[in-house]
Amino acid sequence: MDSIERDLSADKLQFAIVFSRYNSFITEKLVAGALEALKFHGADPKRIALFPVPGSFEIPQMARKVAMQNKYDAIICVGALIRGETLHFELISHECAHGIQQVAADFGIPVTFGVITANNMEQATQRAGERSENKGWEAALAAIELANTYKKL
Ligand code: DLZ
Repeated sequence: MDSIERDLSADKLQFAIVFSRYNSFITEKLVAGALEALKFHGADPKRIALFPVPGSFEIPQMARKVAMQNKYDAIICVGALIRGETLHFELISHECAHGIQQVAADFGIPVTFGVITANNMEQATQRAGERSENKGWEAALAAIELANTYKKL
């Protein structure tokens, strides 16, 4: 049976990280986790570009603009949605996830999901920990793996 081996070498790849400033206490840790994962796997810091947006609702919009540049092997999306008293949480979470998937489908490049959806700050903090406990780290690994796999297809 044919199977493509998981390849996590990032040295030849170009990455974009689109991140939300909303709940920056959390998203800063997610961006740091993503950067750490990329560098750990050999990515050149000069080939990583950061694109901030105000909130998670804007992540897909920026990811689409970035994808249009046709410059990156993968886009890593990072945000923190924390459930509040309003309907915003459900609306924004849905639009964010759907929009990100849409960019991946439209452009045929990996666009990965490092967006935390949490009931409270405590839960969010738990998902912004070290290495595999960090959703930014996880999304970066997925980006490296898929970018390498797509190159082999
Ligand atoms: C408005 C809003 C709310 C209530 N909560 C969050 C959140 O938990 N996480 C997040 O990333 N953004 C939130 N936002 C901001 C929206 O994503 C968006 O930036 C604004 O509605 C402006 O379009």
